Amino acid sequence: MQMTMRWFGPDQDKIPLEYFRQVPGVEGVVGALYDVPVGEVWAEEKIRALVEQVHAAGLSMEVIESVNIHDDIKIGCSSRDQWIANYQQTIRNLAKFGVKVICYNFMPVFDWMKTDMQYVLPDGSLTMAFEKQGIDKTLEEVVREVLENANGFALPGWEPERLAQVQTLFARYQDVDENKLRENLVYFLEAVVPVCEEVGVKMAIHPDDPPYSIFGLPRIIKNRDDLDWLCNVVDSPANGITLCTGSIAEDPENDVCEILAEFTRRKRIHFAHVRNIKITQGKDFYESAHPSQYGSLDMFQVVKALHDNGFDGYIRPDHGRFIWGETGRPGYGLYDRALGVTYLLGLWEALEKQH
Ligand SMILES: [Mn+2]
Repeated sequence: MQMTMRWFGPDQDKIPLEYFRQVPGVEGVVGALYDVPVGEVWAEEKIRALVEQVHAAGLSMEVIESVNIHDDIKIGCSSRDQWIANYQQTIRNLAKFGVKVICYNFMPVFDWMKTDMQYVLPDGSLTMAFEKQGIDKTLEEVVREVLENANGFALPGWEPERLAQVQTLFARYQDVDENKLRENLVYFLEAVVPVCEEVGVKMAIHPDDPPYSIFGLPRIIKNRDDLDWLCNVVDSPANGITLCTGSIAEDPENDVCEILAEFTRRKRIHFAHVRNIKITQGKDFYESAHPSQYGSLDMFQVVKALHDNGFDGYIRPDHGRFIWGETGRPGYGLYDRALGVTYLLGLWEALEKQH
């Protein structure tokens, strides 16, 4: 198991690499190139520059989050083969610099969705929340609110230039239902997984967030059966999962610990995002502090499901709240995520020593 934290790079993240190094137990950062347009090849020189910077700070960068998938691939346009060829080249380039796992998702239009970016908890900390009534607003209203509340940072999947095209994108997905989206994912995986096998990289799909349809868009990685389908349809260890406990738990029907246990046993969880959420009513929730008593997930059981089934991938705390006056990119402050690291490592150590 290797503990990591997500870092948005020298230009987009105000947290210096040294600070991550100072969090006890953090061995690496999860990085990405944010200045390469989606679909273009990640050039070796750019990857080298990023990796060298991370290594100079005494950290590893073996996980990328994310290499995003061009919409033409998800929609299944005839142009997809060129974008897939670019993706294959990016995999090869990343492998040369020690990257072992690529996190990605196959969600149409939005990478993720929250309705409140500055939800105030009783202790005065700020977090993100999702309320069904927020989704009942028009698409335009939601988009405008996200843009106004992002504190000047571009959020993953919510880049302003992308949001401007959101209506056009919706129209392009009009004929893409769940079956079509599944076919397009299989087409993509059949092309990239052999390249991964050749160069020693593992693909790790992030579940849909939230794990059900929003705005009528298809969602195909929502629950245990979807993950089972994914693993079987291209049956290779290089075709794996980023198990995000928060995303999976957003559907109260999902048994997060069962899912963690099964797919860890099957050796398909290459990367784990471990966070807690508090379900307030129905499927409404907010992102709570990591410890069990603040959320709906029993984090001891979550970590135990990984530990007891032989998890040996990469792990990171997920979104944190803003505490102690910190501001920045919602979900990605330093302090609360650092507390998350320490808590998760404490649970892990206790499990190790019990055996
Ligand atoms: Mn996640």
